[in-house]
Amino acid sequence: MELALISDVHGNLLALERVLEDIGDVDLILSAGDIVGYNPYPSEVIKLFREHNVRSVIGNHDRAVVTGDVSWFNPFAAEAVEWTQNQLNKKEIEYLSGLEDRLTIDVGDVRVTVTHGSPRSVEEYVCPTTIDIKLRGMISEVESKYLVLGHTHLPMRKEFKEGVVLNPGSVGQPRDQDERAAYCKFNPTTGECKLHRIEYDIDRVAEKIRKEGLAEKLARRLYQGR
Ligand SMILES: [Mn+2]
Repeated sequence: MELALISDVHGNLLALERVLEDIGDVDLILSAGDIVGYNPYPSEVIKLFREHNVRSVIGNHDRAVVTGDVSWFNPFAAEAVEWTQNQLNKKEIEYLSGLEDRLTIDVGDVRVTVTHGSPRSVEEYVCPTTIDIKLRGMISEVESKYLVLGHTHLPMRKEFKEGVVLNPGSVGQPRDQDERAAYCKFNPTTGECKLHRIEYDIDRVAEKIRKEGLAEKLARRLYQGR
C-alpha cells in the first residue's frame, strides 16, 4: 500500500495543487492537520481535501477556527484564524470540527498513527531536537510502528527499536529554510519513506495575502521557508 503523507497545508491552494499533481495515484493520502490558517484559500483547500478523500486529523489552527479560541496564537496567526472563520460556510466549519485528534490505520500488521502535535497534545511541538527518550515514549504510548506528526513544519524521520517517528514537513508554509512545498511518499510495509520538495507559484499566494489584507509577514515567510 502506497501512502502520501502531507501536513500543515494552511490554506495554501497553489502549493497543495502542485503537491497533489506530484503525488499522482496513491492508495491513500494522510494529513497531520492544520488544513487552514495563515494562507488565503481555506475553502478551496477544504474542497480539495474532500475531493481527494484526504484523511486528516485536526490541527491547532483548524481547532481555533472552529472554537474561536486564539489565546495560544501570535497576533499574525490569530488574525489569519479570524479571517479564515469569516471565509468559511457552515458546512466547511462542520468539516473541520468533525476531524479527529488521532487517526489509526492498519496496513497488514503494521499500524500507523497520525496526530498533529504529539499524541498527548495538539499544541506540543515534537522537533528534530526533541530527546530520544521522549520520542520512544510516544511511540510506545500509541502502540504503532509509525507515528506521523505535523505542527513543526520541519521534516523529520527518527527510527528506534520501538518504531519510527515521521514528519512530512509542511505543504503550505515550510520552515526549514527551503521554500518548496514538502510531502512524503510512504510505504508502511517496506518502511520506505521519501521526502519530496515541490516548487509552486509563491508570487500568486503572496499577492492574494496582500489583497486580502493579511499580514505582510505571512507573504514574506513563504519566500524564506521559515
Ligand atoms: Mn501548523
